[in-house]
Amino acid sequence: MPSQYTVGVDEVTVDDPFWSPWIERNREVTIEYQYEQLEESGTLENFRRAIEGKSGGFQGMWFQDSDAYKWLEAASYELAKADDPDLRERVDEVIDLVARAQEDSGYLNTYFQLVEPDNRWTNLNIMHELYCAGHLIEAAVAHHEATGETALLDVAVAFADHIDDTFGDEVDGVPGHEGIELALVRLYRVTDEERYLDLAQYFVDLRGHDDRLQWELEHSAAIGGASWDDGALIPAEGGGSLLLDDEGEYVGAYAQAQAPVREQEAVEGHSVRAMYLYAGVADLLAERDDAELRAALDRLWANMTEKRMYVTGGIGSAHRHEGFTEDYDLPNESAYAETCAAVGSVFWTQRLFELDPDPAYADLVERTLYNGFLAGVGMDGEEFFYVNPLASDGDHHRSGWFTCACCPPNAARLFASLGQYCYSTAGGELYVTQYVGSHLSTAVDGTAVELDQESALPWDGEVTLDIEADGTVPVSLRIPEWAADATVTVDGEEVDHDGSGFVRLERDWGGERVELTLEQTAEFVAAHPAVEADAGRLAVERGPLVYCAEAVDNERPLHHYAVDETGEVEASHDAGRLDGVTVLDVDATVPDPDGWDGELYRPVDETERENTDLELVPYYAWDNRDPGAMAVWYRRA
Ligand code: FUB
Ligand code: ZN
Repeated sequence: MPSQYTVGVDEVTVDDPFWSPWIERNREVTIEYQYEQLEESGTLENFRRAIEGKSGGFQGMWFQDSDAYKWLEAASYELAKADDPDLRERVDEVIDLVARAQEDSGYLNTYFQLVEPDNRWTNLNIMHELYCAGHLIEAAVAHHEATGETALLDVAVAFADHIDDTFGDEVDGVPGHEGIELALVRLYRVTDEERYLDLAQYFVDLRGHDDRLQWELEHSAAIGGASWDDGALIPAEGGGSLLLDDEGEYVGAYAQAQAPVREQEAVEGHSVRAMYLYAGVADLLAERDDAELRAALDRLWANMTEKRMYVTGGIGSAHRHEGFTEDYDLPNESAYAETCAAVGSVFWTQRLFELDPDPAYADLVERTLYNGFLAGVGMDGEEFFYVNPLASDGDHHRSGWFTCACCPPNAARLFASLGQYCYSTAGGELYVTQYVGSHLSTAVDGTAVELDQESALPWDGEVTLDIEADGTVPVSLRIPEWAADATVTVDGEEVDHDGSGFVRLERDWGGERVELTLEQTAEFVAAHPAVEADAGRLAVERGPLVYCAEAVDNERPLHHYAVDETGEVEASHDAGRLDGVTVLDVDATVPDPDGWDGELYRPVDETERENTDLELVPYYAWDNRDPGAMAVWYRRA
């Protein structure tokens, strides 16, 4: 039987002073705006042309279909929470186009249908057919769960069956861009069809085997370095692509094919691909035990979090291949930290929690949600960062849409399903993993539970939970890694705990009120000495938030400031700034401007520094006001 612990999106209603405005904007602005973009970018037109049996005229990236699928997924999560006739109509309209574009064989990919009908499945590494199929399946499952309808699920099943018939027989190979693995497990969970699980297993097990690499090399080189021009794919002369290094050698690591997954030691290559793959492996493990694969995921997650992740939870240091580089290589200004990679990290890490409810996983989900992910979305809901640097000289800004529009709809589907990340019923317990105001109505091991949560995070650490259940249910509350101190009471009576991990409360719940006070103090953070970019620097966190300095809040150029870590940090809530944020003022010094007229260099002992404050705002909120420099890591005084 399918096993999963994820709490359904319709079982949680988020009602939170911090998150609800983001979720409402996502629903009212972003999802609407993205629908318009599907039309404007030609994405829907590609489906129409495929329906009409036309040839050529394809618009956008060759994986453009996935934008429609991600939009459908996000919109479906919204429909699961509340019916909305207008949204439903649009969803039905897009589903109708998708369904009619599907060929009788089950095949569906408008790029290949319009542009390269004879080259299907010939370039799995670059051409994203399986990636698009994965997004289609995810959308279909979400739509089915939201509405009970099968219009899109039927399309996904037909395509999955076509893939199942084709792969391992006519074609052998793995997708360059993963995503189908986790989708197939989701499909298995709603259909109970074991063959989808087998297919996911096939893609996971085949990755990284040498004969496949050679196969992929030959096919990838054919269009290596491809560019897009006026609706046509232009192969680069003599090949050369992201999959080839400077010597023209195939770099399997780009697509996590450096070794079979079960033997992999470090997170490598394109970071979104890696996250989707490992999320899929985690899903597979929830259904089929495999000690080797499990150990591999532990190693990979440890490598990522201990050596290859930004303090914001962002991942992927290099633009060149949108991915990981080496241990401790974490440049700030040139960081890639794609918004999609943060989304993928949340997917993977949440799934690891479902396998093994370790609070460290929930801590990372929280860190990534509030920082690496949230910065990717503008406070107007219409502008997005693709790339999330940790320092800027003032020329990095959000955009409305991108030629490669992967990030905006990814953010939309995460916001729309945020409730799923707040609770888990792993192993027959109820875990409160995120402190987000919400109502939960679920069953834990067959026992109905209703829970109301109010939370003052991220600004204050007060959380209240009112719990009712039809019987005895263990409820575990996470003490976040950042909580300097935590008190827990049940109906006013203090509960003993060791101050870390989970506080487990097991009882027959009859409306008891649980109160949590999580002490938030601003903390100075240093990076591992091997991180060259952060040497001699510190960052500031408070509660789940990483802070940054922006030019607009500070008089002097940011490079003048040196922060005094022995000094005071003043926290004050400013309701008028950035929709209401807690601002931090940290003690700092800046150079005395006197005596420099006509001088470029002076003896150090003739220079003075002045005391001042450096004002910090949450990193997620940067670049929402006047453009200017930004920094997360400051020089230590
Ligand atoms: O290739 C599809 C998506 O586009 C990837 O996930 C992103 O990194 C961007 O390259
Ligand atoms: Zn992206």
